[in-house]
Amino acid sequence: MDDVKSEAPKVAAAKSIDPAALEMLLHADECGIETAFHRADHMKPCPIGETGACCRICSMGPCRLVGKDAESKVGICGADLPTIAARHFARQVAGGVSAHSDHGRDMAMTLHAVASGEAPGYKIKDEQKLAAVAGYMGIATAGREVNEIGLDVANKALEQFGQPFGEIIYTRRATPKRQELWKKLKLTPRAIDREVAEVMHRTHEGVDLDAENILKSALRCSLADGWGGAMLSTDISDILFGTPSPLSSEVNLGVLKDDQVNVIVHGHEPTLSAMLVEASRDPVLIAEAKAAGAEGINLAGICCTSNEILMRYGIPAAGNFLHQELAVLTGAVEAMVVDVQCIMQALGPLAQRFHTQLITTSPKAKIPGAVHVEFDEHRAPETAAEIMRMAIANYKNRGPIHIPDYHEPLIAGFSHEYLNYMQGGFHRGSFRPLNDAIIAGRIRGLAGVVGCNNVRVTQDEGIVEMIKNFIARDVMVVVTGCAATAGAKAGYLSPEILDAAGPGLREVMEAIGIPPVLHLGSCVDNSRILTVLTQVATEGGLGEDIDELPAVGLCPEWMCEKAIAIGTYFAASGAHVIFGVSSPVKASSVATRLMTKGWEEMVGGDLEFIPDWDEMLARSLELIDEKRAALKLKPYDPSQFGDSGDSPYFAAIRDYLASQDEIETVGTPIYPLAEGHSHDHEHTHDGSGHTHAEGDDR
Ligand code: BF8
Ligand code: SF4
Repeated sequence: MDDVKSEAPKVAAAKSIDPAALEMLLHADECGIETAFHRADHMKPCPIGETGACCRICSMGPCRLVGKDAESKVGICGADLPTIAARHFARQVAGGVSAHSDHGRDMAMTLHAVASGEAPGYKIKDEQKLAAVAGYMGIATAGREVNEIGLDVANKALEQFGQPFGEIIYTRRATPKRQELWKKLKLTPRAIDREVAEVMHRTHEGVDLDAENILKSALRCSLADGWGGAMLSTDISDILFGTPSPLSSEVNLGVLKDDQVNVIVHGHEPTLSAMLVEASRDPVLIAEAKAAGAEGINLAGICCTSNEILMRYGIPAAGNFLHQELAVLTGAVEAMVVDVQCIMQALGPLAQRFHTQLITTSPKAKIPGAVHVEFDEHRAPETAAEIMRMAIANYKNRGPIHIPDYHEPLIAGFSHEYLNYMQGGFHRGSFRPLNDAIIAGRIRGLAGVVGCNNVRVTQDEGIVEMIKNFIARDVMVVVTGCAATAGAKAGYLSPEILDAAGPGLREVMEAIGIPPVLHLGSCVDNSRILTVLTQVATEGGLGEDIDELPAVGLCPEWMCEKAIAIGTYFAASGAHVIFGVSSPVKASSVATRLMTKGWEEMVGGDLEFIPDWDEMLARSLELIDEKRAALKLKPYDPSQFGDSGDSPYFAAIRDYLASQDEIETVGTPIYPLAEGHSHDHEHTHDGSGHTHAEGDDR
């Protein structure tokens, strides 16, 4: 493809466990094109910055506290290592909170425009959710018009960002015990923007110079995300686009179509992407695509925008964070439409080497090399159609394409509301069956596996290892963000994965009728996990608060500040949280201790960094079992379960079929009668040993 081909770096298999990624990395080599995977090989992380030992807050520095005696050194101003590490960490939290919360603010602005009748193309889709949110906010609903309530909800949501007095209203959704603890510790966030601004102020040169106090402000700031901006974002997205309920779709680069106009949405917000879903189904635009020589329009997603439209419309996911460049490399993407967050600048020059039109849409985010089509909710359908037409017009410019033939089936679309409904129906919904199963030991505990890809570790490996091992050991798993996509690509969100679950977990999942790995949505939807945990805690029998639950949160492949904010708000809410990759406060044993033992004593949750997958799993199970013991629950014993439910029945049929290989089955079983997928290539669920057939090169 160009003259640097001979120097193209060769990519080792250790880059990813996803065969589609590996195939595309080989293709990149052949084309002489570098990706983040390649760049990571010749850009090692700076060991000083990586561990939190570098301060560049003022121009007397940057000060680097390194060497064996680093912990006794100070910067020019006298700042010591705990202060420097804590300050940097707190700023990461503030960065993450601002990203999620600004997204939440935009959702509230959209709701405001919709309820005011100024956003044609949108409407309040989920009136029941609107009523529930109005209830949380103390807004009257009886006898009122939907848009009138919607406007009040939008205004109340917007107040949460800058209210001069009071506290963030959603903190009242936490358990009474947690609310009291936050009040006692002065951790209840007051206003979202205020908490972010205050952390930035405190960590300015020469303000808060006590590591413990700095980290405490990080906890409060993070709560303004989890119980503020992110939770508002989830709720308002549900109001506008519908609360998710289970649906099936597909995942991985093989969802791209060789004979259709492929449009990828990438980023985080559902506002424009929901309109692009409509546009992709518009008969006029489909006819235009056909007139351009394509068979139709194929919309797919990357990162959390993908999760937003997967959860509500079943739009397939082309991949997670590290798939963004690989998607362009297929040569089959007519337009990649991006909004905000997790978008690599590398897409600009990369898209220019293909026919792919990179389209930025947010006034907050432009990229050199991209075309900017600014999205405005007041004229959303027109913007979506304009973008679609750009993609259609670009179809004729396609060169050679290479789509790896990997696409897994998945079930997504779980929400707190749906889980409630599944456990007792519309009128008697509760979490009782789940709590009872945990108490009985059928379910050992709960794990949230969330977060990013990070090129510093093998793509998807840590995430899939955790999911695989948890469900095999009867730990029920919820997933969000890029971790959900990773699990799905490896087959763990397929309808057939029940066989990979331990005996007790399988029985319960069969009885309730849900899979053992539940996709709860995008990264702002980690707030759904807070809601689930709070309901489990208040349902009875498992203590009174999140810190008593046999539950753990993991972010094996964390990459950005948003992940740090999420980990911190889970810790502040009482959860034990384990991150992989490396610790941003590793250089300071004091800061590390404050965030582990210190936070555990203060709020019952903590944040640990464990880069080794085996250790991460062992520690997670240890934490779950410790909580079971503290609640005086039966110790976990998998040998007691597995004789009820449908599995023994299907196992017997499977054995019978194996002995009668000529027999024909009629109809589609709800659960698989044979191992593996009814898919077009072989597959195993071992997390690393994919036995996919060679992808076709087309
Ligand atoms: O918000 S998991 S890489 S896409 S930050 Fe980004 Fe991380 Fe993916 Fe979604 Ni979340
Ligand atoms: Fe150095 Fe202090 Fe300035 Fe940081 S704030 S760069 S430690 S002098």
